[in-house]
Amino acid sequence: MGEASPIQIAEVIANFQFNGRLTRGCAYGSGHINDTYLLNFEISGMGSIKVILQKMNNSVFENPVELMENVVGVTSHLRQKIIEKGGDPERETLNVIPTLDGKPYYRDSCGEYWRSYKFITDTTSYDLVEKPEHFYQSAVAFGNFQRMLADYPAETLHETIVGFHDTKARFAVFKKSVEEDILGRAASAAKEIQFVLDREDVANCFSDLQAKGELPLRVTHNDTKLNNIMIDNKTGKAICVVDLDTVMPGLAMNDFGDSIRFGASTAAEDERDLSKVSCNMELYDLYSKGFIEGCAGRLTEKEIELLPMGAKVMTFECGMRFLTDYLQGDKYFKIHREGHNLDRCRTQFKLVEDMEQKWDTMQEIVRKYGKQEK
Ligand code: ADP
Ligand code: GN1
Ligand code: MG
Repeated sequence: MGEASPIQIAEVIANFQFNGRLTRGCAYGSGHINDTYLLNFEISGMGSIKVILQKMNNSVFENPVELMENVVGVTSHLRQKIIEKGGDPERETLNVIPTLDGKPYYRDSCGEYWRSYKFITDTTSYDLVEKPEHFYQSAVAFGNFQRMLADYPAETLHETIVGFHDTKARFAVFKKSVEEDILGRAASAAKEIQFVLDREDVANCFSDLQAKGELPLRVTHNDTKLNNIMIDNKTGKAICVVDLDTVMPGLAMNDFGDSIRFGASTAAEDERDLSKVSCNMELYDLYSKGFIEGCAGRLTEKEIELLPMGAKVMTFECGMRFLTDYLQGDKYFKIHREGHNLDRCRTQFKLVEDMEQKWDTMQEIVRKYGKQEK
C-alpha cells in the first residue's frame, strides 16, 4: 500500500479506535499532498464499514498536531451548525476517528503522523466536471462553508502553512529558484519563467489591497478544488467539503478563484495538449451564481468585483507554484511522470492567458449576480 510499509500500516491501524476485521486496504483519491488509503472492515453480523486513513504530509505541514487542532475545532463547529439545521452530521462534515488514547492523530514509530476519518458513503469527488450541475452545487457548498464559519473564532486557528496564498511572497521564492536553478532546469522552462516575470502585478494585487485595508479576512478553505468536495451519488448535491488542512483566515476571492482554476478548465490540470485547455464561461457563470448565493449576502461589493481577479491570481499562483517545484526538484507536489509539474504549470498559464482574453465577460458575469444579490 503506497509508500508506507505493511508493518508501519499494521502498527497504525492497531492504534486507532477501529472495530472488526480488516478485509481490504488500498491507496485512494488523487490528492497531491497526503497519502490517502481506504480501509474496509467486516464487523461480524453487521456487514462492512469503510474508513479513510491518511498519512499526513509532514514536509508540507510542519506542525500536524496544530493542524489537527484546527480540523477538530472546525469540524465540531460545522457539526453543530448541521445539527441545528436538521442535516446529517455523519455525511455533511468530516468526522475524525480518534486513536485508542483519544487523540485525533497517531504518531507512528517512524515519527510520521496519521489520522482517520469516517468514510462519507455514496458520494464521489470529481477531477473534472462531468455534469455542470455538480459544479454549481460545489459553488453553493463552498459558499456555504464560508458562511457557516463566519462566526468561527479565527484567532484560534493555527496558520498551517505560513503565507499559503501570499502570492507576492511566492513570487519572491519563485525568482530565487530561477536564480539558483539548482538542477539546471530553467532553460527548459524559459517561456514559462518569462510568463511569470511579466506578471508581477498579478502577484502583488491582493497583497497591496490588503495592505490598504480594503479586503476583509475571513475563515476560508483555501484549497477549493472540485475533488475536495463530495457529491452525493443519488441527489447530485455537494454534501461535504473535505481536505480541511488549509482552513485559515484568508480571502473570499481566493476560494472562488481556486475553484474556477480547477473546475472551469476544459481539460485536466496536467493535460499536455494545450489546445484543449481553456476557461469555460458557462461553468464560470454557474460557479459565480452558486458561490455568491452560497455566501448569502456576506460578500462586500469590493469582494464581488474582485472575484474574476481571484480566478486569475489563484491560477497564476498555482502555475507559479508548479513551476517553482519543477525548478526545485519536485519536492512538494506528488508527481507521476517526468516533467509533470512543468506540464501542470503550462495548463495554468494557458488558463491565465485565456482569462485575460475573456476578462470583460468574466467581469460582466459577476456583476450580474452581484446585482441580483442586492
Ligand atoms: P490531499 O490533501 O492529498 O488532496 P484529501 O484529504 O483531499 O487529500 O483526500 C484525497 C481524496 O480522498 C479526496 O479528494 C476524496 O476523494 C477522498 N476523501 C477524503 N476524505 C474522505 C472521506 N471522509 N470520505 C470519502 N472520501 C474521502
Ligand atoms: C494541492 O491537496 P490537494 O491535492 O487538494 C495543494 C493546493 C493546490 C493543488 C493543485 C496544501 O491540493 O494548494 O492548488 O494541489 N494543496 C496544498 O492541484 O498545497
Ligand atoms: Mg485534496
